[in-house]
Amino acid sequence: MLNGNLKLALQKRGRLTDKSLQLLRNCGLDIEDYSERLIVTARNFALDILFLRDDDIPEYVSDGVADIGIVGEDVLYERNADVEVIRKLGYGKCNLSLAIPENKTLNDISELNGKRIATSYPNLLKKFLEKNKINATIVEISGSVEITPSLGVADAICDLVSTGNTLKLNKLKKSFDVFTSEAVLIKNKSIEEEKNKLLDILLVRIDSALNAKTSKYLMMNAPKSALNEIEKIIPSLKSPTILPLADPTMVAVHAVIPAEQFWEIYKKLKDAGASDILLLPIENMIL
Ligand code: PRT
Ligand code: ZN
Repeated sequence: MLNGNLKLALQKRGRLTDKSLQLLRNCGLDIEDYSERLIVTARNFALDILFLRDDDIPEYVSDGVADIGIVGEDVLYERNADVEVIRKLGYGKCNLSLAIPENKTLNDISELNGKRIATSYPNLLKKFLEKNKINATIVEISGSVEITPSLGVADAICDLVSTGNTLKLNKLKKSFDVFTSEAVLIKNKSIEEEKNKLLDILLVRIDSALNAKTSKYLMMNAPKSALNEIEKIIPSLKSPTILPLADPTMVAVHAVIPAEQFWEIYKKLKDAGASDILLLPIENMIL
């Protein structure tokens, strides 16, 4: 382990595992199928990946066993570890939310006074209750929090929600959001100089992969006369590239656009005279 490689702690098996490995592969890292191994070394970068339970990652990074780690903000702030958050990664998004039985009502947070709330996130919930001056009892549960109201253990729950299906299945409904979370890259606060250099190289690649994920490459043909209007429609990061075509009245227009805006603009482009519209994925993007 003392080989000078940068050490990254990743969730071994869970919701963040596949997307984290995908991000690393999009950074050009050659990582073998980790299957049951505890440590995997990238074949083409001085990086060791330590596969751990997500709950242990903040502490391993603050202790320096790992230099960096990927973990949900919910776990990070619940554990209150002394690490530095260096990137938000845009996946693993969810809300830590209060939920109550479908047949109950909760119009104001103050109605939680005197109630029992079951959660696996007692610290985040405590902070929220204190901030809102609510005096409720926190029932700490390690798993299956959603069944506690039907068992009579709690009046409400505070748990992670993403699609809301688990709440529905358990006849619960969401009331208030306590905390919003996504996966983040964290770093030990006193990382060695040599490893910091490796981290800087990795961060350039991570930023490039993250930028590429949210952008797409848009191509189309257009009459020269429509160019002004088309340029106004394109939400381009930089001004679009205009290329001549064999037909002197036509041009090709290329631009990098925010991926989610394509469906809002394609009709306007067509109406303005664009044709042969293509939208392509971008693998990497260095700005
Ligand atoms: O074994 P290990 O301890 O490593 O894993 P774990 O079981 O503790 O964690 P895991 O893999 O479930 O979640 C890892 C991280 O993913 C969390 O810390 C969050 O940051 C993030 N994440 C995103 C979620 C969800 N979405 C999510 N929906 N974590 C858990 N859930 C659970 C939630 O607890 C509830 O049971 O999914 C259910 C609700 O989902 P919906 O879609 O039905 O609303
Ligand atoms: Zn866990």
